[in-house]
Amino acid sequence: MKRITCLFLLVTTLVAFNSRKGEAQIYILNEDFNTASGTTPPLEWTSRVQSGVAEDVWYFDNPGGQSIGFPIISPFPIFDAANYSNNAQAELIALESPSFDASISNYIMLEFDHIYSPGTNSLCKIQAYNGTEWFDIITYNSGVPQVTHETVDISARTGGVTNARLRFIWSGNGSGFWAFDNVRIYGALPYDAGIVSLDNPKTPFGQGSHPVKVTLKNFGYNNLTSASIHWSIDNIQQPVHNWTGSKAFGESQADIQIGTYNFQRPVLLKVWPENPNGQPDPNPYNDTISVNLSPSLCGSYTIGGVNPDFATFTEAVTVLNKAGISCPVVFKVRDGTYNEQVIINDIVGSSPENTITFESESGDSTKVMIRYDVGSSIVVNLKQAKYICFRRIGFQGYRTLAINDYSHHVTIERCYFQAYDEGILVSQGSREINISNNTIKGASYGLYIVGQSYSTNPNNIEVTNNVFTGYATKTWRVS
Ligand SMILES: [Ca+2]
Ligand SMILES: [Ca+2]
Ligand SMILES: [Ca+2]
Repeated sequence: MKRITCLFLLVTTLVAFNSRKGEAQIYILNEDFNTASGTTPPLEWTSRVQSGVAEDVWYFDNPGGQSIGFPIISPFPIFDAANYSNNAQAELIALESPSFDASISNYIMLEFDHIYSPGTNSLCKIQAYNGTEWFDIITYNSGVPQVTHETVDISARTGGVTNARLRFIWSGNGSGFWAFDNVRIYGALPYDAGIVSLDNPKTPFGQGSHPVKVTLKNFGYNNLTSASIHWSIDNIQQPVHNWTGSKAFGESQADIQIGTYNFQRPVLLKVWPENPNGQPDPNPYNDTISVNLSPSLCGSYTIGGVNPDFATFTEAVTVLNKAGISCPVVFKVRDGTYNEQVIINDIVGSSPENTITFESESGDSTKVMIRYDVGSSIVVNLKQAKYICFRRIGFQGYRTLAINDYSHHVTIERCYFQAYDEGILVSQGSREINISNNTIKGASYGLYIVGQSYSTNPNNIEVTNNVFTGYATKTWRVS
């Protein structure tokens, strides 16, 4: 009885914030389908075939392996017509919720996450039962190609009703699918605000001052006319922005500028509202957004050691992949062993002028070791990376460095490789590769260059002055 547990927990928590009985936001139903499996829904949920054949059922284990995405997490309901109902028989099927008691409030909201890939004559809709009849609440005629969070006001049909229900209905014929998850129904509070998104700055953005803009949403049933918007950078509070306006229940306002900030390095930004209409906000769960923000990198940064800019390669590469660069970047790596595996993609801003270099601060490639020993994995994998240089860095693992997916202008110099299989792999159309003055030790293949066709053959690979030692199979392999 998952929903009873949730109800109890939230009532207990929220009553502590609000002594006025009956005014807490209460989750009436909170379903992530974790207790479902195969074609068996959670307790008290019902699959109903209004028209169709034996194949026409909801599944909870994504039998067609459709690509879905966070925060839809297995198990979740899916009707996958393309996978198991391509039988020339039109189908109309529903997944029906348990009866729920919405008498706690006249203001009832439904939230869920979904993705809808339309098929032939397909349509998805939600109906609500008001204790007497079913009514259409919302209909999706066109696709929802990315996982989307929906908030639907179902007050008109379920507000104050003791025995309400919902139905998620698929109709179609043989193609498309609809998947959803995280169904939440709650009674609204009189005063409840929240920040729901950061609208500016959006990555990639350059170092310097940028306006900070957010979206404020009114989750309360009273018209929201004021709120103080608080924010912090690395948990240091910034000047409060006092917002005024007029937003009805469920409405939001985007692009509210709450201040400006001079972004010079990666920071943690948090934003939350307080005092909606001068009242306490008893529901903290929808208040705060928390975003790691980094301006484009530019200049010199340290990795590892005491008080570094980035503690690990993973931290540095995560920011690099996301934020890009706006001038040449050098990562000075402190001595140490880094048990990590990284993938470097096409970095926004990298160019012949704006290169990215990883080099040991000490200049000793055997003292800065990036290693990863799990299975047959690749330690450092370049995928569409460009204008990258590794200088005096040590690599250790099964496959130590792969230059893949049309990476180009990659320089590997004065590095140290100790691989159990391939030292350096160059494949999939990568080009303009310079490999010089490295020590490449003890692998099956020291350098493995792979091409399959005219368009995917690596080219312009210069290999000079390297020392290859201790090969079990071949020093070089070109295929
Ligand atoms: Ca789920
Ligand atoms: Ca069918
Ligand atoms: Ca709130």
